[in-house]
Amino acid sequence: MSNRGLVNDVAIVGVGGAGTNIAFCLEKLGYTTIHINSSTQDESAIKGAKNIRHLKGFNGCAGNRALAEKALAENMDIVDEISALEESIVYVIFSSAGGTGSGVSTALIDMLVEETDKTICAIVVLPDKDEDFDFHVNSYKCCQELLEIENMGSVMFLDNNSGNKQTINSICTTMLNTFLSNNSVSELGNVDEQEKRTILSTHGSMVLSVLGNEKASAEKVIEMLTTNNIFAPIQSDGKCEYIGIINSAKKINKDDIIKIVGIPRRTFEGHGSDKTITAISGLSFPFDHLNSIKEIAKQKHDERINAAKAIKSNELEDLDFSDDIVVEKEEKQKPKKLSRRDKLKMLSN
Ligand SMILES: Nc1nc2c(ncn2[C@@H]2O[C@H](COP(=O)(O)OP(=O)(O)OP(=O)(O)O)[C@@H](O)[C@H]2O)c(=O)[nH]1
Ligand SMILES: [Mg+2]
Repeated sequence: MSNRGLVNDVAIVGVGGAGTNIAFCLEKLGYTTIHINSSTQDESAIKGAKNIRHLKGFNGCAGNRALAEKALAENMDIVDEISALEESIVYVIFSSAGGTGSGVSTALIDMLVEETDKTICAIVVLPDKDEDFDFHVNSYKCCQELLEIENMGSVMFLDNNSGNKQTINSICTTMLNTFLSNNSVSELGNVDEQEKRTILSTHGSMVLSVLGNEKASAEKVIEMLTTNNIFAPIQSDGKCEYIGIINSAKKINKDDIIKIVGIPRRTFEGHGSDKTITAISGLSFPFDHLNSIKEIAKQKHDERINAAKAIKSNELEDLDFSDDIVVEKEEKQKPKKLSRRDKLKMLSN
């Protein structure tokens, strides 16, 4: 393969607004990319994108995952096109919280895993805590489905609580590209393409950190893998399959990383890079964070129900004048007030 590392063997599929925004960043870095959307508005946000595949017959899915899955079912030529791509690794990128990306992607990944020999990886965007009820419900359901796809490769969960969306897109795609394209060579050892493939194709959650040589230290790498990053917090249960460390001049001690992420099956170490790149894969899925999304959904649900109850008690009440009936009767029993004409009549009798 060329000196662009794994770049030529990775294809990108962005789905929905967030997915296609992130995919477009990778398209600009030279990756074969397909953008899937149901909304022409989302499509106009990625001006200049080469391969836009519109889900024909649909214009937006408005947060409806089931509708999005139906849209894919009616546009299966897109699945066939992705299956026929030359690249052996496919990244499907989407937000779990919307409709189109969330509904299409789990079905798409499931089919690609079932029907092809490709390694199917994902980048999944998770909502920020202040977003609406629906976003949290969709996100939880989508992740639930994703976690059931046993034979898929690694998944990077991007946490939108960690900052501005564009910044998250840019950091994620820059780091992934740095990892995939790195081809540093050293007599001390390399992380070769096959080792990178092993890291990527391992089922479970994956996180990355990239640091310039001047900043590289185990402490800084750990900070970037755990607290100061764009990923959902890693599940601290010690489950970890692979660690890849591509060192720059300042060597990172792998034991410092192992203490934090867990004991791997194997650590791949390379040297001679201009950046210190650390990749951890085969981590448990970020269950605590995904459960916190469920809790936010529940809390927002309760708030909505309480608000709805309050509205009911503010409804216009029925008019009830039943206690007036007696009065009316009494009034009826009262002798009819005589008109002046009748009084005069009586006088005349
Ligand atoms: N990180 C990141 N998040 C985004 C971006 N655009 C939207 N989001 C988030 O993604 C979620 C909404 O998903 P979208 O991708 O817009 O939805 P969609 O897949 O187009 O689905 P529908 O529009 O509902 O059919 C929300 O949580 C947004 O905050 C983006 O460019 N980057
Ligand atoms: Mg959209």
